[in-house]
Amino acid sequence: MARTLWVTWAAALWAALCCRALALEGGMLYPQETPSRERKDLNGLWDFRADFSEDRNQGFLERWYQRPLRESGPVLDMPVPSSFNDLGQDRKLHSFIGWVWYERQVLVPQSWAQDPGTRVMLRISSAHYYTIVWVNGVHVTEHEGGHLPFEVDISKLVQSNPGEPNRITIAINNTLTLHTLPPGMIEHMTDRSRYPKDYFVQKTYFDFFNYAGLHRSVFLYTTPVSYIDDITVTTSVDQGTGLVNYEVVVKSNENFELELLLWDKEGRVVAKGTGARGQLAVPSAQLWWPYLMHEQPAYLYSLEVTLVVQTGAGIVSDVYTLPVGIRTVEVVRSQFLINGKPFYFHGVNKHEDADIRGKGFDWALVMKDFNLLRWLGANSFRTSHYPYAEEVMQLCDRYGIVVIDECPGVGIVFPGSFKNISLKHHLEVMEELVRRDKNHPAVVMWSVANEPASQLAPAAYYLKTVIGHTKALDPTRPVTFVSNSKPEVDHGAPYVDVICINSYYSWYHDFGHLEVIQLQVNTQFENWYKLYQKPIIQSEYGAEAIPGLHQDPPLMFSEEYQKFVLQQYHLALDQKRKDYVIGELIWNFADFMTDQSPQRVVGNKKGIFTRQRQPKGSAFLLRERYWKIANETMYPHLAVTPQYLENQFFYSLV
Ligand code: GCB
Repeated sequence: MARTLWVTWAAALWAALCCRALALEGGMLYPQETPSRERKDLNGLWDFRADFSEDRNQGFLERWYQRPLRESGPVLDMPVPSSFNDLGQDRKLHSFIGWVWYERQVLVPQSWAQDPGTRVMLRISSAHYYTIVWVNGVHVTEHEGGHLPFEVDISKLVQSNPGEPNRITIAINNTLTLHTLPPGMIEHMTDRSRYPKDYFVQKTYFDFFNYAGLHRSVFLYTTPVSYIDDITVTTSVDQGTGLVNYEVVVKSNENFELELLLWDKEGRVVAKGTGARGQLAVPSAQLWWPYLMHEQPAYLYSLEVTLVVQTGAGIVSDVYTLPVGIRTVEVVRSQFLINGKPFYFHGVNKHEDADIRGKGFDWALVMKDFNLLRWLGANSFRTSHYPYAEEVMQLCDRYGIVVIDECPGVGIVFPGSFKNISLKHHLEVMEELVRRDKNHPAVVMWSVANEPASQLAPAAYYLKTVIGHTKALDPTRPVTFVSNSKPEVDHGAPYVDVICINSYYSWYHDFGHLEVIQLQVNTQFENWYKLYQKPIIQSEYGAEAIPGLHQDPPLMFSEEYQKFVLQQYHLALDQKRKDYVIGELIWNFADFMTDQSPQRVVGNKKGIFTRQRQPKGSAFLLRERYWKIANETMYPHLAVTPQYLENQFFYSLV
């Protein structure tokens, strides 16, 4: 890509960022089918073309959005959702940087196109990284950032074109700069004796492959023109009575009535309310408990919100139903309390990552992962290092898997990434994340970043601001970021509610010296606790294991070495977990793809499952441990086997 074009694009991005107001417009309720709403998913094959021109600008010069993409030149069939990188046999597409173009024609039902009382929305659940959208050649929206949904009202366009297919064109640029989230850098190689003219590479400062494309579903959905735009629910418990505070935002009409019904699982209405704001009281409420913390985990009520508006054309109503879990979350001294009881995170860090589809959403993979989590006895995960699909969050609510919800703030390591432009975007991303995930009972904590250079002076203001902003957005949940620095130089730790630390003893140093792990883990915990007296989560630890590689006595990269590292950490964790250590999250649930480097053998192999979700030896070790901890901490009164418990839960969930 010629430097000029890159600069033009960066300038446009800068302008877009500066003009955008910080407070987000509108809600982001998950599209759902209700008596007043319809939904059509646009998943399947789209026309696709990567702009391989030198400056990646051909698509804009030739206005590929103005006519069918296949008329612009050769197109590929590209599945949505999926990353585009690993679908072909083309090495150039695997590592492509720049603009790619997607296009799809869609015929909407007659009622959508002809009824002016219908609002037609186009929603893109995740497109990585910068996106521009046209409908029938008309520019309708732009969005910065993968991992979070955005949408646009396309009623007028669709309704001026009744009976005709509508052409949706989406251009996506995966370039990362110091100001994107996550950050990256384009390096132009100017030594002409080593690189051809205009040669550049994308550098990233995080350890996963920068997959790109339409990663999650694209939806069309409808609402009436007067509609429920947003619902915010927070819950508390007063002597057994569940209190559900609600706030409903209605758009496009000020003369409305709202009726709220809270249904239990048995189909009984347990509380009723009216108006845009209020509190519902549920006597003897069934609380939402995490998996393995209660015989009936993950109890969900349904909040049915009905809007009635009197318009010139008659009565219009809109209905939306939100799952609601009644639960409380608090950090008290060195404990993390859920419903007033100490909660110990025994879980995993994950990635959205799989063969062929990359970061593309896949129901089969999602279900396999949840079944493995339950098999493992894991009660929690962190969405390392970016927000996961909305459907995943919904399943966490349904299964009682507790979530530390992390934003894409990974790799913030250069002073250039602590500047105001980055900070502004980071705040905006937190707003988008909280807006999307605020109603999930499974989400118990926000994580604003992973391993930022928190020892650098500018990190102090940066982290304080992002953490403070997140707390203001949602005062009901603790906030953290994940640190790998030293406690005495960490500028962010004073502001967090829970200290999350990553360490890789006997992996990134002291290679092979397994005997020092316990001592070093102990010292780590003591140093952090001495300084901050806050609860601590070991938010990452682990070692690589090439599946099937055996060495005893253990050597690095063997399954035995991975197990040994885990065991040593566990011995140290066991000394502190009755104290102030409130959790352990293994790095990683499964092997995942990274950039190529001499440190990575076709990706990161610290998974306890392979990328194809087959267990390594360490998976069995962790399973025994997690069930044992569940029995001790959550079920002291039930001396039962993991298998029994697992079956109980399995059957209570199906
Ligand atoms: C870390 C990072 C994670 C890496 C991991 C590793 O500290 O947070 O993204 O993948 O270490 O394996 O190096």
